[in-house]
Amino acid sequence: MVYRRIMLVRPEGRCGWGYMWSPLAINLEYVAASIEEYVDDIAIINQEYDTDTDIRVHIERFKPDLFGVTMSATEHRSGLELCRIAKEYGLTTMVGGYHPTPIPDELMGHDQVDMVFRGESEITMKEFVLQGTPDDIEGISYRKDGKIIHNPDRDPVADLDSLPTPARHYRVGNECHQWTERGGRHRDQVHTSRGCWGKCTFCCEPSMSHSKQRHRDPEKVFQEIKEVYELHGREPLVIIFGDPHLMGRPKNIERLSELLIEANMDVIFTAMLRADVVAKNPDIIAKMVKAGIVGYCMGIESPDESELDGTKKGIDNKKQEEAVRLLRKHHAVAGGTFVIGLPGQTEEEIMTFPEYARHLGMTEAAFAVATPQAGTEFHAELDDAGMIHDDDWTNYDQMHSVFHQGNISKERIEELLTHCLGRFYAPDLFLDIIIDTQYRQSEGKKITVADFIHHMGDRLRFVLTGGKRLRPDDGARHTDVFLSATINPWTRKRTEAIGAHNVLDLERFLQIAGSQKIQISVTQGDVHLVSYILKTTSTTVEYLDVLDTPIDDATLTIELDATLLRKRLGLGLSILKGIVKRRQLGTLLRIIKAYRKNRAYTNSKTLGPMTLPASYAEDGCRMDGWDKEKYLRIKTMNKV
Ligand code: B12
Ligand code: SF4
Repeated sequence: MVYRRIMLVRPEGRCGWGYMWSPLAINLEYVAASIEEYVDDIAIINQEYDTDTDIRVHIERFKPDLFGVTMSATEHRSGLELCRIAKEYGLTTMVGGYHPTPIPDELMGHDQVDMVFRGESEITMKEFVLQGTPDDIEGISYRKDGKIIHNPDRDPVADLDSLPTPARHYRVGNECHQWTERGGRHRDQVHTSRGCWGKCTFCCEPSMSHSKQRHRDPEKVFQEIKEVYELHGREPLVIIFGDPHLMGRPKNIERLSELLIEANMDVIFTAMLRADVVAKNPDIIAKMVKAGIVGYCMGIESPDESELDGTKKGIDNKKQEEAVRLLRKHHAVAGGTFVIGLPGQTEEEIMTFPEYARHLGMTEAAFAVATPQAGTEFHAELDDAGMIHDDDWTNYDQMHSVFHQGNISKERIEELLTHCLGRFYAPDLFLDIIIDTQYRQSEGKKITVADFIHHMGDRLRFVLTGGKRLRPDDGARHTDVFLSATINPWTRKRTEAIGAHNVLDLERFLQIAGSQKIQISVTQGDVHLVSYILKTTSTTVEYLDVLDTPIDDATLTIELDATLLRKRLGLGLSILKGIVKRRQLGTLLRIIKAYRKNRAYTNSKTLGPMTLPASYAEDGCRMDGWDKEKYLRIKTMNKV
């Protein structure tokens, strides 16, 4: 059979980081680019951006003869459902991606799947459309005479420069929507390499690319970035480097950075990479940040070195610390991920993770529930020990606990994930984020209150909408856990030391508002969750505090009911009711006046530089010193 019209689909199924970076179908664009000159037409449907049109409508319109689906574990079910529908139209079906590659038998166990394309598939796909049958083509599993045949593996592509760049012209949705809405930037994805030489037991990379990292010529990557910039009409752009480890060959990234600095495009980048390589290359990191590579996500995984050894991460605490401090020195986003719920971990240990992240000085952190993805060493270990209790791949999203952990229940592990997020994202962190952003974007000038509110509003909206979708069934409990985790003594200590007035332009506001103790109390129905206290004088913001009980000497108390947070009118009325009840309307009006005057004043002048205490530059985020015992005691202060 000769295949002429190919439909490639990325199923809907956003989870975890997908809310931050809704997925592009760059893998299907790579596959499409490798075959477009040999077929009549290709359609790529990314269901993330095409939520309203049923796949049947696409099939009837486009009339494909070959139907392919890309799958991660979380799309196991939705991907199979797509293939089932394609079979209603008599189409030949195939699946590919990180999830099907190690478990072809399981996928071929479903009648609606005709073939599994294992591993990187550009060459496999080209050979298949040219030959028209899967016989003897490396990397394909298929059925013949009722039997499942697995052709030999295909090696990962050795020369990445031989591949055409992704066929982005098949995009039909508004893949930029989320980012133009949030950060005012278009967004795209580019790969400078594939694979990673790491051997981490929980990662799919060792089985997918046999721990072999391959690299593209930096000049060619630069050409692609320029093309992508043009494709987006030279609009401000954010590019996610999709490499699992961007700095596998540091010299390449150094060269790419030099080219980017010279080109001076309005493009910023984010990268995933290993902390040890960051720490080892301070000069290259300096160039990278200058080139716009400002977002860094490192696999920190754990503060416990024995765990780092156990998972074959091979990075020690010293390297983690050096990497974060280096990134903070350059005002980059020092982010990273932690794995919680590994076998044998205790609740107390997990609770130290966000403390450790803050001690390192990280400004972004994600906490993933340990997940035995198909094909990983971790999966094999747990499977052999009979510890896996959930075989529904849809739950393998790193937010659900799918194996018997030993010490902690499934529900508690999932709750601890929320706790870690709440503790890490305590309000003082936003001062650090603002400080770094101001250094990167505005030569270290103070931020206006209006911009600050806009920034915080953006984050709050993201937390509320993302949080609701992440935990659709149990939002109230997780809101409680999240907010309770923000209660801690360090916020006051840190904000006292930094002084918000040194970061925000508040001069006129403080003059008019004067000495105030403003309290924002968050409740859930009748239950009080948390109170945020802002203490000011006529020249300074003394501190911001987060308490588990409301104070009674506040000059202004605003009550927010978390259950009403999304209903503007209800929320407005409840705020007003609390203020009228306490006869604080006069104070409210004074603060509104102070805000408006401050805004007018700010607009009339050039903003001055931030004036941070010397200890900040010297010691970054931490003010207290890392002491595991001390952090464990914080637990008793939290409601969790
Ligand atoms: C970049 C990346 C992201 C980015 C963007 C992803 C995107 N654009 O979709 C972001 C940060 C958003 C992200 C998010 C997540 N990710 Co991610 N991500 C990656 C990473 C590092 C690279 C993916 C990539 O683009 N590769 C390049 C392309 C070209 O390769 P490819 O997808 O394999 O495609 C090739 C072949 O597989 C094959 N192929 C693929 N599909 C098809 C289909 C057909 C029909 C055919 C013929 C061939 C074929 O051909 C392609 C070309 O050679 C991988 C891998 C890694 N090293 O860890 C993880 C990875 C895919 N992510 C993973 C996970 C778990 C997640 C999250 C759940 C994390 C979280 N806790 O939030 C979320 C889920 C997001 C969502 N669904 O909403 C896992 C998936 C595990 C699994 N087995 O399912 C991986 C494998 C990492 C790991 N831990 O091992 N991710
Ligand atoms: S360093 Fe990162 S990408 Fe590399 S194997 Fe380990 S977890 Fe995977």
